[in-house]
Amino acid sequence: MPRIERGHYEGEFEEVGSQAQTEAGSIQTKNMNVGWQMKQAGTNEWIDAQVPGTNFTTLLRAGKIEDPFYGENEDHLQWIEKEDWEYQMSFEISQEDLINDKIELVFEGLDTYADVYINEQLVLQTDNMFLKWHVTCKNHLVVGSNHIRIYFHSPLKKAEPSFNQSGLVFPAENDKTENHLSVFTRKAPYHYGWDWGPKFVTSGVWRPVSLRFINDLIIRNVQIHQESMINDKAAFTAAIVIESNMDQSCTLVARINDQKVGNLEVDLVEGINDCVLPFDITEPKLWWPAGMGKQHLYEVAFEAKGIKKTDVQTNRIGVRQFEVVNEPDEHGQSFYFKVNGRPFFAKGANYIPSDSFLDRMTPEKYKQIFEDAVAANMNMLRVWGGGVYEDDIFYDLADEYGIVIWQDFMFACTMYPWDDDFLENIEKEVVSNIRRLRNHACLGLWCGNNEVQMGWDNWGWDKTFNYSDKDQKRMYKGYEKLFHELLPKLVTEYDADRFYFPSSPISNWDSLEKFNYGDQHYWGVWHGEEPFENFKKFVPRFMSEFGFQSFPILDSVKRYVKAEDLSIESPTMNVHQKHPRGNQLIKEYMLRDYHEPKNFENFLYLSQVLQAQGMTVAFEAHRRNMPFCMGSLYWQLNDCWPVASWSSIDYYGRWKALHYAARHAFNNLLISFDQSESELQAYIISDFTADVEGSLEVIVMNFAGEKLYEERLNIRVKSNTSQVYFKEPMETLLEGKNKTDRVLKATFRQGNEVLSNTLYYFDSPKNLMLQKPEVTMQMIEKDAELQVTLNANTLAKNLYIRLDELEGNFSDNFFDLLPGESKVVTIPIPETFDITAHDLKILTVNDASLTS
Ligand code: BMA
Repeated sequence: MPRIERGHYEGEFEEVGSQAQTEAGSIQTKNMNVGWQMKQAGTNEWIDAQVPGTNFTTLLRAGKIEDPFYGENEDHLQWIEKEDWEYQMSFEISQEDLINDKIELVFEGLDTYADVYINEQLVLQTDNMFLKWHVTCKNHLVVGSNHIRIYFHSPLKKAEPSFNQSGLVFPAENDKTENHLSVFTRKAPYHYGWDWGPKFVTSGVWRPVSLRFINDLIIRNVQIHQESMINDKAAFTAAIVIESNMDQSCTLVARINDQKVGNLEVDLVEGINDCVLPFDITEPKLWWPAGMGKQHLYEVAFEAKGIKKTDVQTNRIGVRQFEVVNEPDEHGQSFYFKVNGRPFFAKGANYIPSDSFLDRMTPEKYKQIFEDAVAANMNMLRVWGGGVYEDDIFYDLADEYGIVIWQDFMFACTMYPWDDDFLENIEKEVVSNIRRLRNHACLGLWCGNNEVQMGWDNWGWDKTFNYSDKDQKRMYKGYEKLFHELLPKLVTEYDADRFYFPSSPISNWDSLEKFNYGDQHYWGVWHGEEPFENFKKFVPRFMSEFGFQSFPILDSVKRYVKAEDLSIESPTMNVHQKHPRGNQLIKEYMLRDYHEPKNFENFLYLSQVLQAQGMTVAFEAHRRNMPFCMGSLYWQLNDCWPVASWSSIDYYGRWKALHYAARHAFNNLLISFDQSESELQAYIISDFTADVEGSLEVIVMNFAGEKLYEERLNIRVKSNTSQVYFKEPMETLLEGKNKTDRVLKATFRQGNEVLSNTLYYFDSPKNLMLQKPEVTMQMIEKDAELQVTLNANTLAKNLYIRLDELEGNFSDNFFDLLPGESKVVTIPIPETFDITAHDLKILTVNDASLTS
């Protein structure tokens, strides 16, 4: 079907920043998100619809379906994706409105196959959820009431013809539709199912809608480029695209805090004008990733003053230079980031969309993601290619919090079609999203796809899908056309300085030799069932994925599972475990290191302790091996629904044990141990930008708290290094005695301030001689905060404090409590929460397997 040309995708001139509405402003906008209704096509029952939204969330709000995340409801809601859906709304247009030169109806996102009618005239047909559209619509509007109707075609039905034409089942193994139809549709891949995600193939107006009234001129786009940084002056150019409704002269001004930093006179012609406005920032304050310095941001207002009207657009930029160093070196091929000339170790996680229905994401929820990332000492998140190009607010927050964004294009774990229409559609998507995101200080790199090259080379797709030689050849040619030709060409054209590479990972984990090259997704642990210890052996140049699953904690599980289904293999729990071998793998690894848990709750709890323990081995091995290894991004930060998964934060925002462990392991200063048969070595890894002087105290004690060994050293920890500062023969530390009842504690202090401390055990948790602990808790409630002071008579391992139904996270949890040490933990208490109605409970590894 030919596309209706009256609608435009905005890739050619995607707006960046916010348009200011001044009195002489050339642009006025009107919010069009209210008053929408939705119905199933072919029926007559309109229901109120929220925009932005989806058909699923609209049905849920109207009480037409049950909560898709509860119980086994996912299975019962699969009919929705097969239907077509219609949205409508009416709005008023006045005589005055029609005096404006131009009126545009702007859709920031339509999911996905939409026919848009204004007053029953078809004005736009869309086929890509990642595009922003505008419709020049003045001619379709009338004074008085006007009507918009949007017909959303079932994404599955729409993809059928492309599938039939291609004659190929593409290898999208995560896609639960019969013929892997997702590959034909430019829509979030995770909507079709993933090994942590449900299958809800949505339709709807998923991003805001507005009307835009334009007079004389409009700034369509600004691209800001840092040219140089010499003698305390940062020189920039802003490439400004202005659409003018007539030939006119125009003054372009750039201002920071009302001060003019650049200006230019230009003669505009009717239509699109490309202008280049140089501007400077003198004595700039630099932007740094979190943990390296401050995140200074400059608001630059660009003003285009025409003969009668002015348009102003504001952009926020950071003064900083990124470099990805991915080149041959003495080991193989490096992969690391440099900011403002300084190499840094990337600490963070992979980010997936935070909800199956993204209209439920609020600014507060987005903010919480970054609060949680920074609280865990992260400086990088990878926006993974099976989700969406995130909302603007996501990147705004990343700028503010100092989280570098590794941005995948939205392609993951499958080959893709390569016909001209498909590639043309992708070109628009890519140009549009590059233009939208490229001015952000946080944007670190572009990556073509997630695990497509790796899948093609190693996952046996040719056999599983029985591809002929000819099909394999043309499929891979198609791959090259997209990821080796089109995408790099577009990045060069629209974001020249940003690093692009076609596919993450660069190397596969099947041989140790490959760990010397580029980035790695090491899945030997988990998918390959290798022991956690192998994280020490398989250390890459940059680890962009590695992970291990756990369950949410009991109080979270109870929100989506009925009381009678609270067992690991119940049908409901299985709907919320998407990895075919998930439960089996968790159990297997658990029994390697722990005694069998005595009940369901303890299983959930131990799964988290296990996940944190295993991942800690990896975090520390990566950091100890700096600068050979320069990054550790684990799989995965968050969940899109409540599920057993690799996440460190569950769907309800609760930190799993892993998130606390990541916070410890990603601290700028980390003490980490490496044990050989004869010797124990303590590394100190510092990501500080300056050396730190202090004392390292090493104590060995038994589980009753009796000190058996003590050493104190004054040391100077070098900035940005990993070095051994302490070593001792095992014999001295253990005195030839039982290694199963003692723990080593190392503390680094600067003056009285503890900068880091780490506990080290000489044996697997399973072999430790843990006693039933007596833990005392004193609770004080003050200033909307609950303070709990804990003491134990014997080592209480991975002590977890549970206060059901409470949102929010404790200042610490899942920690080891040593005898003789008091631990104070705090948690914010909302006014509505009645503590007396709930018990504070604790779980420990000591207790988890005891039957009495
Ligand atoms: C990686 C990711 C995802 C997947 C995860 C766990 O390969 O890129 O595709 O969810 O592993 O299997």
